[in-house]
Amino acid sequence: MDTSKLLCLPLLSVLALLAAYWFRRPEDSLQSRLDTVLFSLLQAERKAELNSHRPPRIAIGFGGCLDIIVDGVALLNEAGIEPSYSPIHHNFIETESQLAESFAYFFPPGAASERYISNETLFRKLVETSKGLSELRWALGGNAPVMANRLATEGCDVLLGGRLSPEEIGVLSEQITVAGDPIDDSDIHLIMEYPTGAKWGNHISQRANRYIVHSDSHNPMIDSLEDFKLHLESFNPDLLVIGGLQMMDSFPFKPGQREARLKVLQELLLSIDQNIGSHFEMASFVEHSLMKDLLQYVIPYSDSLGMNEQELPNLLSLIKGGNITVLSDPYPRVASILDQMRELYHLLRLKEPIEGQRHLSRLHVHTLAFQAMMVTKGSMWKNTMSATAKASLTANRHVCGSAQIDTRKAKLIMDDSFSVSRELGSQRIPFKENHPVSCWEEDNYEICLAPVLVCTEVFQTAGGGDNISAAGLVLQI
Ligand SMILES: *[C@@H]1O[C@H](CO)[C@@H](O)[C@H](O)[C@H]1NC(C)=O
Ligand SMILES: *[C@@H]1O[C@H](CO)[C@@H](O)[C@H](O)[C@H]1NC(C)=O
Ligand SMILES: CC(=O)N[C@H]1CO[C@H](CO)[C@@H](O)[C@@H]1O
Repeated sequence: MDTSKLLCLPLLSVLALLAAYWFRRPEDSLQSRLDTVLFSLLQAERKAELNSHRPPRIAIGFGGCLDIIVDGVALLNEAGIEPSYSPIHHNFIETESQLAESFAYFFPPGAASERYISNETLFRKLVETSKGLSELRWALGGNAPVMANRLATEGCDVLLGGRLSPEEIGVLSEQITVAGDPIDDSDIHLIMEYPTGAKWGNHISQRANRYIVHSDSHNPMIDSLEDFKLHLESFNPDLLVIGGLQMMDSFPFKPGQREARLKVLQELLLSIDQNIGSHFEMASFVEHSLMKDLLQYVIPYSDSLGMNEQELPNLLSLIKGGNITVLSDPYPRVASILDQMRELYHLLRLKEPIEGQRHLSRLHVHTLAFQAMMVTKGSMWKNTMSATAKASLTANRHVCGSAQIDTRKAKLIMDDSFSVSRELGSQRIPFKENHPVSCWEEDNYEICLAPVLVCTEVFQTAGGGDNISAAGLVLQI
């Protein structure tokens, strides 16, 4: 027998093993890294539980609608609306070319956006065209009902302020009481979703997101406000949540009409006992005067604010006396978000609260890559670490459309370590798989930060912020 063959065999198998090790290792270790992160986030989430003696009671307003969810590019093509190469930001939409220009503005960077269509013919055409598409889903929409359903799913008793149709009420959880007269025709929101890398003419989207259009008649008037106020005292909530006010954005109100409605809301906020927490959920606002009104009538009465990476710089810029910033980096770094959060926190706490106003004590910012929470030490908010983990898990669950997280459909896009500030010489915190939520104290507050297992097979992005914010709140009361 040839001895070289004898020598060769083991050598070959060793080489094969080595090759297998060499080629498979990166993928396997990546997968096991994701599994470890998931396991640790789930553990962190389970560390806190809802009060078992009495389910938390949450009152939430306002509005509601039926969402029609379609592929945005398919809809534009079917409606014969050609790609525009002059991206322009319009506060509201009146014509097809404005729609094309506006879509061309938000689609390439993949920034979430929501616009009012003042032209009823155009809106109806879009809705009718949607109904002809092969892939279309209907869902209960509007910040308040989506948050209400999530809170009810988490075990809370909920009072919802909104005028809904029987169909919408039919899909609400039984733990939700609706304050507001029923209506026959729901307001419709057309959700134009698109995945990462979607093509529209020569435009390519940098990340999955959605462009929403509506032509609401009920929601801008917050017409459930009076009923909600009536039910509020006997409902005796632990927490009041205000959202859905972006439906007032760029709506053709009569002079003074919007302020009048917001003053009624302000009175409601003033009348609430200071022991009841109050949270305001931001949204994509573009009308300068509405944002100013919010700064006067709503934000000073909020203990807690929730927002995304676009809404944070927008609010901050406005408070600093600047302009609306319609578009910001959709992939911001941790350090810059934390710096903006600190600045917002300090600016909003500058003035001593007067007459029923509150000092901000909680700030939750959700981004694609991570969740960040800032909570005043000794304030009413509990379990910040678990709440941050829950918000992060909910981001994946929502976007992938499944309560069970599959790490083969997830990726981490946060770096291996992050700097806590852009200031020179700031501390760097390494990202640990078996300890993914980092919490630390600064000044008079605690910050917790959790990476998101970013969903790679997107089912839906719309409603993400609502589910995430609601999930973050539920463990904190
Ligand atoms: C409203 O939209 C329709 C359909 O696109 C269009 O034909 C009409 O010109 C628009 N009206 C105005 C005032 O822009
Ligand atoms: C704000 O926007 C207006 C017009 O929209 C512009 O004239 C002005 O220069 C802007 N100011 C700042 C501080 O960017
Ligand atoms: C992941 C998740 O729970 N998503 C939910 C977000 O809220 C809507 C409306 O309540 C639900 O339909 C989704 O299932």
